[in-house]
Amino acid sequence: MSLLRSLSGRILATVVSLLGMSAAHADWQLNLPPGVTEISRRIYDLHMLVLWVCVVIGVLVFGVMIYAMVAFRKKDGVKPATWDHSTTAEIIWTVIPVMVLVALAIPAARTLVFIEDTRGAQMNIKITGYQWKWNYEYLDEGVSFFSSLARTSNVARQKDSGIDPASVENYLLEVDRPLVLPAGVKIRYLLTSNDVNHAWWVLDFGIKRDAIPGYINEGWFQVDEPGVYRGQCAELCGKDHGFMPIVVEVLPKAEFDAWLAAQQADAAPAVAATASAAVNGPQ
Ligand SMILES: [Cu+2]
Repeated sequence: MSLLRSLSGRILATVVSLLGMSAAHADWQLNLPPGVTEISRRIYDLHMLVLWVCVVIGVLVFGVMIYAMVAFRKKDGVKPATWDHSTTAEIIWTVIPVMVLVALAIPAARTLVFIEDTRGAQMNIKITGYQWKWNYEYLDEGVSFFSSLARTSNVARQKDSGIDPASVENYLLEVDRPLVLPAGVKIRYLLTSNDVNHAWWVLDFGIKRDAIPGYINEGWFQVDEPGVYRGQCAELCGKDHGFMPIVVEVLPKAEFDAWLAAQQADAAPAVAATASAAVNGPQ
């Protein structure tokens, strides 16, 4: 019995330590990370609530089952009970699970509504999936560009490249031009595709949503902490599905404004040239 107790104690300690692991041990982390947006934090809280409800139910159900198996196992001279039905027990084991499911549905529905609520967004970004890259369009700012796999990763991934992928920083998770966004701003995104189904997935944001041709999906997020966040296409979209990562660089508002002004200045000569060609006709 003491062996059993020390074994179960050790298992419990392992489970608890795995659940509480910090991001520094990300390679060994089993649990969902809390992420950096209000959406991801709410999803994490919901996940933890449901997990602990499941743990309690599991302990109770397996506890009763194991107790019954041990306490009522076959013994010499014991007469088996003869009853075969209990309406009370059936009502109890139907009503309790229904109540648990309804109780869990309330916070789940609340979180779903929160995730879909794009009201009050201060910026609109259109994200379009292509085989095999992403296009980002700042709808109100007149800036648009493609974001493809970084050259370092692309060279290393080629057959017989002779480059050890382990030597490439952020291998297959780096792009040539990241999506740059301001911190502390509610961003509404419109998501679609130019060819086949893709999915825009950034784990830290709590977002994984399909990009479907001919259809526009919508959502929002707000990142308060500046930083670089990485994601990937999460819908098998063809042979280079694994080579269209997502990188989002979140800058403090002032730095973002400077970045945006530089992008607009870069784009301006091209726009002016197009406009003058339209007015003057081909030269
Ligand atoms: Cu894809």
